[in-house]
Amino acid sequence: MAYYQEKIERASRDEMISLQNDRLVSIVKRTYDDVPVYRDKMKTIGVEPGDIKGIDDLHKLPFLTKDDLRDAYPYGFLAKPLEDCVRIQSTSGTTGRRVVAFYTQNDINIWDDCCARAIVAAGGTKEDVVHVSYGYGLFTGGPGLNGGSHKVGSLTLPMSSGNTDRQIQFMIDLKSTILCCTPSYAAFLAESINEAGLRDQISLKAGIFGAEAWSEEMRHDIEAKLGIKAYDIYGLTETSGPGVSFECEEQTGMHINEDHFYPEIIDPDTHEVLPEGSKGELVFTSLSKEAFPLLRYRTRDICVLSRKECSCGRTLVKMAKPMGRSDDMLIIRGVNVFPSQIETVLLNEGYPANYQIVVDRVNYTDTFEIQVEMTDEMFSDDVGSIEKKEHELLSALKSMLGISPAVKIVTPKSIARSEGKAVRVIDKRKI
Ligand code: DLL
Repeated sequence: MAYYQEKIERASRDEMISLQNDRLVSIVKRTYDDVPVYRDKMKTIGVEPGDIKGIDDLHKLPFLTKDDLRDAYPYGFLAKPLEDCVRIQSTSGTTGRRVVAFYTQNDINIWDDCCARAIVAAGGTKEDVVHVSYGYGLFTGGPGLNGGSHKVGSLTLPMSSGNTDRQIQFMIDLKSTILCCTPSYAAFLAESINEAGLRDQISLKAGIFGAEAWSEEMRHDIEAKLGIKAYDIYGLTETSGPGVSFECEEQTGMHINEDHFYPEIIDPDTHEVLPEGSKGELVFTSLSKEAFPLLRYRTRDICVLSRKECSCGRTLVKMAKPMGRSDDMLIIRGVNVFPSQIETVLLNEGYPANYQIVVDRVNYTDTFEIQVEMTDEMFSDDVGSIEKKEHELLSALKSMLGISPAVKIVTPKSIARSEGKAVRVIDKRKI
């Protein structure tokens, strides 16, 4: 059995708690001293760094949300002078909703270590060719797995996403053994490889897939089509990116790198911390980040934690695959989309608030349609001018969301009215 940082990955419970206590005390003090927004937040509820003596006191700290980060854009949560930072990454989504995260060189080292743990858990060694088809750039997928692969000493192929023919050609010519990308892109690649009759020319043995929800059925399908083992990986930009947690060969949930990210499960409505095994919202406290520390950050991902012994020998707590979100954010083709943004565009463009967002997954690719009722005045317009309006609406939506939906303008009163809450989102994806 191979581990990247065995002492930590197999630490006893006492060793881990002691490390977490020390790191928490130190990060709370640093954050209080260096981030005025945090200091104010803590002062408002009468908590001082001295009140936090270890993990058992964590519940005394206030929660942090994506809105807090957005309100403080861009530098409000920066805990180090800019000259000590070496990197910026950002969440997918729109300009209005973007969160920027900062990294010191030490933050990058730790992030890379977290991803290296994931690669080694998937069987990666320095003999491997790691084919990274996550996007590079502001998105954390490419840079994260790239850094992890370097740490393992594998030969790293920084493919980025897109250009499927070239992906497959390189995969064959350079004998890629570990594929890293979103599960939907993995499924698409698998299908393309099989359709082209190239399955026996590829050398893949494993895949590390994450950044979006995917089902066990999808895992089995990808594994069968590519002849690999497919491992899940989880993370979010705010906590550094992929590598917050990763799957081992048991494939029954993801081990959380809890020496760096302390997890809690809370009730999203009452904010009460729930006992192990309960389903609720995942909250993370970063224990070692320098530039962009997060205390009790609400991920909005609904999840369950388990400390059941794992056959791989790791003692790191496990999280189940996220089971949805406690907010209304949709992840469509890897991009974060909020229905409220769509509503803003529709209203700005003069449409009534009668609309429906229909999301589905066809051949492992997300489809995304927005149906909106035309106004009574538009109803008397000719087909040409309705098409023109559809076009204008599409470009306004695209510039707000960063991805293109299909737009369908329907006749007035044709979208079903609800007697309770309006049903704005119909998500038919079976994940
Ligand atoms: O998706 C980071 C990442 C890159 C993770 C590559 C794994 C691999 P964001 O764009 O900030 O960061 O989106 C974070 O994506 O809160 C979850 O809702 C969702 N998510 C990430 N990984 C998984 C997963 C990256 N394995 C948001 N399963 C998170 C389900 C996931 N959802």
